[in-house]
Amino acid sequence: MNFHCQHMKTRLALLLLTWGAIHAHANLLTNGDFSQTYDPVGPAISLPTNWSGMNGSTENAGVFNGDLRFSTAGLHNANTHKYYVFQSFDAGSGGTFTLTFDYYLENANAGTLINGAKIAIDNWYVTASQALFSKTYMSESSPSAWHLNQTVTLTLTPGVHVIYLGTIGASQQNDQALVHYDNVSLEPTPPLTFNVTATPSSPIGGTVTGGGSYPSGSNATLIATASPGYYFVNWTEATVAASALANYTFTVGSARTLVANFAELPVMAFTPPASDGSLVLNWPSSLAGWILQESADLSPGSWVNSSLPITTAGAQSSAVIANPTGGKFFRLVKP
Ligand SMILES: [Ca+2]
Repeated sequence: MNFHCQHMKTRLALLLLTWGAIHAHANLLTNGDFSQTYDPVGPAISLPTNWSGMNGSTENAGVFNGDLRFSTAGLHNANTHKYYVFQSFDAGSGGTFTLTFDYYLENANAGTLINGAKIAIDNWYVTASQALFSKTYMSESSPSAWHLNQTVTLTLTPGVHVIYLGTIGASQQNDQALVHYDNVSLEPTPPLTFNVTATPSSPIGGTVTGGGSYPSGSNATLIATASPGYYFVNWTEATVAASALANYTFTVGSARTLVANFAELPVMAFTPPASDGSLVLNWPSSLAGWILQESADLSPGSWVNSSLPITTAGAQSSAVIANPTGGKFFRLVKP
């Protein structure tokens, strides 16, 4: 039975390792889950691969029951910095990283209040305020409990660095007070991104490009293209006008949901000639901002704003061309 249980644990460990390989992430640390266990009784307790101990020794550090344990007291506590283990890692091109870990100050009642846990990068001999993390039995509001998924954000220069996990304190008294760590990982902090959603007001009116996920602080350019027979009106967000430019560029600092509004191009119609021979041009009065222009021959530069008086009645705007002689062209334009 005992053998069977051991066998099952081994199988489970293999499955977990396989899962970790498939779902590979960018953890820069190795064996920070302290799942490799060693004889806790020996004089020189081993650490998982890739971890090293102080002065080549692990001193009071060891892996027990799947986590890293330090005793905060003992004969070798000759200075205020006690013990640590460390591991080198490559931060690549550097940047912002997130350190995640669990810790546990066990048996706090027996621990001298200034003893505790400390994590540092590149230099162990820094003050508590300079460390990545520092917690003593005195400052711990909830001792003798695991504190899971603690996170620290840090900035690293490119290349190799060293992380130190250890204990702090000054006392050689009070055995049985222990500091535990587990699930220590260091990963690049994902860049902050926002979704920019861009849609046309109607699928037949036109198309839009440029929507997607953008890193915070980057520029997004949305382009609205009207279908034949339609024109671009503006970009709106929650019905509020955002831009009148079909090519709309902005700096992304939040999620945006923009609608490109398209409308049908205006069509002008003639009413039948009146009895006095005049012609009447008609177009929808809803076309705010459109201007009537005229040209004698369609040649470049010949288009000028028409001087015809324009009247609006209900849904219709009109211009009267009295007694037309010869030919002339008219159009509506939106400046
Ligand atoms: Ca563990």
